[in-house]
Amino acid sequence: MIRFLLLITLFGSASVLGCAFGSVFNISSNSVDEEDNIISNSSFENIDFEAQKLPASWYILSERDDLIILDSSVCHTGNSSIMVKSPETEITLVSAAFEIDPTCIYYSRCFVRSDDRSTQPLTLYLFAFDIAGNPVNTFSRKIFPTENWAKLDFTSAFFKSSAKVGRIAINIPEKENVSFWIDDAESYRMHRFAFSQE
Ligand SMILES: [Ca+2]
Repeated sequence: MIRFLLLITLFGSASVLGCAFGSVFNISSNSVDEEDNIISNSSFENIDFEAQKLPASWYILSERDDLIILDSSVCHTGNSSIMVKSPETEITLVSAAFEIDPTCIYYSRCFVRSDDRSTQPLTLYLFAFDIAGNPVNTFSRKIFPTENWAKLDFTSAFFKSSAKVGRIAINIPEKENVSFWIDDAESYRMHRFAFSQE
């Protein structure tokens, strides 16, 4: 909780556009080319052994990292997913950084499920930063996970012209007695606007 609050504080000055433009730029999963995914290790198939078998190319913000397991028994695709077992504390997974083109629309998604219906939402974020690392845009969408895999997705547009670097993040709520799985956390650079932002 504390570390995530610090993260939110860090991003606190960002303009929150949410996903208000999602209905305007209605990009579906049918629109994306799987090869254009810009998130490293998006399917959690690669393990960073030096980081105690945690997923490579991801950062974990939590008071405890022993609640996170690379699970090979429940997967959306591939051979492993992230399992967060009965989180007694809030946990946030943060992707490696990727380049942002502020004149483009981005489509981000992940797939989630739980072993019981959760009354606390799981949240997917896209954060954009300027070249100095200052936060300039935040986009997000929530979902209440159930026992079936569900897609959590949104589109992001109208970045500030100073946006240079992006990261996606997944916040798993504090929810004892419910376990969560996350897989295929992806982002795609889609259409470019036909005008330049100033
Ligand atoms: Ca996977």
